[in-house]
Amino acid sequence: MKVIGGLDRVECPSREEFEANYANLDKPVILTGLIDDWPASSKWDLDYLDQRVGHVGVSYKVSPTGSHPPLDDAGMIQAQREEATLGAYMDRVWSQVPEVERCKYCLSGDDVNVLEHWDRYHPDLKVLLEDFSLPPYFDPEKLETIGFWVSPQGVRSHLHYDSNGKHNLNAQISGEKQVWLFSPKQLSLLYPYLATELQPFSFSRVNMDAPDSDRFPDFGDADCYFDTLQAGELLFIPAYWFHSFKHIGAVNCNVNFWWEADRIPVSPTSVRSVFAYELLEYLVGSEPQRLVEEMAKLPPEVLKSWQGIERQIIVGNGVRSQEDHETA
Ligand SMILES: O=C(O)CCC(=O)C(=O)O
Repeated sequence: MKVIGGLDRVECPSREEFEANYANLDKPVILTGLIDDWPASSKWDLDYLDQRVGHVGVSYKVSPTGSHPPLDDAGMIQAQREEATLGAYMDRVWSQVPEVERCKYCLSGDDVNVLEHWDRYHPDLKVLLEDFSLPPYFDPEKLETIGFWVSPQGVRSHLHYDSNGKHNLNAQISGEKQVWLFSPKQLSLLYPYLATELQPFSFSRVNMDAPDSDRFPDFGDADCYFDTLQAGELLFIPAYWFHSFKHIGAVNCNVNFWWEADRIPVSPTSVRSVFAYELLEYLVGSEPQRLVEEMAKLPPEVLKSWQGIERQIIVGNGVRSQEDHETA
């Protein structure tokens, strides 16, 4: 991977400036000066959260490697998930686990939502809305999900894009996180797992902490932005941009806002996502748990042709082919 620079930092832009210079150009940015007056910015620490929402049941990720989720060659997710109250999670991670092992645990906003599916507020987490407000960069009715994140130092989120296809504003309330961002145009250089092989297709197969240049040679040509998101800053991740984070603070608290973009540029990543979801819909409708069974029933030539279509979309301009790399 080639780091092409850091992100622009813009202090309190108007919505018009944000849309014209970033959202409409599909360009990531860090926004500053917007959350200093949120009560969360001065209040959120382990004690406060314990007192306020420590009783709430949550599900959190456990990964033996500290990379979340841990993925193997076939893309199977080996992560375990544990359930506890938020208080028990925080007590376990910050009081009972040795410092070097804390990165195995991560409470992430794709699992724990203050708001999910447009209007479903979490009955016990919605009190947190008193501590922050909606950023003024989207119409409130376009907001689909608010994620809630509390994680220790050392967590690595595996390189992926958000499969919900939404724009994302991620607010760093405490702690700090390093972030790597890759444009969705570069799908062929990022070696995604394959939907048509029943793999977690929004994830890259590349391990950012130790990229394997024999297996993923073109990853070395992928351009990325690298920056460190500080407490008090908001990161805009446009829909379908690949991202990976490394959690640097001792305690990292974030909320993030996923909203429906007005328009999404056509890229190999957005096209393949639509292809994958259409395929899923066609095969199993609203019963995704039947997918393995239904795929197994497909005539081999049909499956092969779908796999061919998916690879073509990934390769995009036809210059590079994943198959070429795998058989080289
Ligand atoms: O904080 C992280 O490690 C991951 C954040 C993320 O994936 C997101 O905001 O969509």
